[in-house]
Amino acid sequence: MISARLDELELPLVEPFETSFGVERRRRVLLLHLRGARGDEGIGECVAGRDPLYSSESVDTARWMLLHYLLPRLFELDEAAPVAFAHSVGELKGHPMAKATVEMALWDLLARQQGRSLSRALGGRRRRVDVGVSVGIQPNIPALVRRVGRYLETGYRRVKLKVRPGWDEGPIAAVRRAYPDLTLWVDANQAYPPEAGPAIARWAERFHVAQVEQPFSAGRWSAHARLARSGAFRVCLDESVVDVGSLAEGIAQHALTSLNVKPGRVGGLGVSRELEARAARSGIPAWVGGMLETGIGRSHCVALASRPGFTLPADLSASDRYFDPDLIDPPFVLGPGSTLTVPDGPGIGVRLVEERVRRYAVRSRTLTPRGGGPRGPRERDGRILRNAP
Ligand code: OSB
Ligand code: MG
Repeated sequence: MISARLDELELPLVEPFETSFGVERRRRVLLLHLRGARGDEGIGECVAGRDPLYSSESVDTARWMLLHYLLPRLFELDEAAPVAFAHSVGELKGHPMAKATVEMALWDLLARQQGRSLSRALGGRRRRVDVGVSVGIQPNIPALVRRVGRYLETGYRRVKLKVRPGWDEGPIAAVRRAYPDLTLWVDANQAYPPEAGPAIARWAERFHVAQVEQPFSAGRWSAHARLARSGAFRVCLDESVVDVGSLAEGIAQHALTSLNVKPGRVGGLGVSRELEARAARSGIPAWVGGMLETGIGRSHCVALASRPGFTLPADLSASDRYFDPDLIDPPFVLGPGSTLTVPDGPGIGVRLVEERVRRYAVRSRTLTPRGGGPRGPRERDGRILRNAP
């Protein structure tokens, strides 16, 4: 019998993270702990933001879906079976981040039951993964150049700058001037109108930007395709690709030459693997993105990034780039050559520090299936949750 605990935490970031869609100072994080029949555990992290700005989901919509639909489905299934779970919730539209929270906790639980690491369970091969750092919009250009300089001193070898109209050519030129050999990527999170394509191509070429990520809205396939034809840089899709179908559409339209895979965005690790394989078949390099995860979500992403199809450096930086302290012990640290080590212990292979969970928790719910019966779960306080119809 599987039971669950859903904790909501509020964690301060070590510094604010500003993108074209807003500033995050604190992360609201849902952690889902599952306990299997034999007492083994699995943990998943929900990466939805406080507000629906990156995508339509938010912490509150994800929490609602978990309590009212997804955990009841899991209790009905009552198995550490991530693929079967993903299949079962496939008919429920949307809510990939909420679904991924359960699916990823199930992968951890399954791998632990099998006595192997999540990396192994997913078919990972690498013992270390290449990583870079994503740098938010800064108050001014000198502050950005200093910020990038500090990350380079720390050992990061690839830098991704967040850009938006009005924070692009000047900041990029200054960083390029200060660091002529740096591998430089940019990410706009859909902030540009399609007409901005030629200007983007000009500054990307001029300052040797290796990759431009999601400059236009998610559905603007032809604008991305035009940009991809116009220069030597890669055009990467993030928000546009939400499942295997949208990746196939992007490939058919020649809209991408690089793929950012985030398990939260696509509903879990199973779909992430399918996307990696589909991209590889078309010769499109893939890499694992990040959503400012704590060490829990980070460990799932590092395991995913150990698969052979992920050939570009991930947006998975060391724990201290995000939180002080992280929720796990030991934290992820940056290793030689801008890498993170793939944990090789059972499951995600990192230890959650419960004392820190309690320190940052704002609420917590324990949920158990109702006597294994067909009517779904019950909360600890006895209030019966509505089951999925
Ligand atoms: O678009 O890649 C993105 C963070 C939140 C929302 C969207 C994005 C990001 C990042 C952060 O770039 C990457 C990281 O976790 O280090
Ligand atoms: Mg992105």
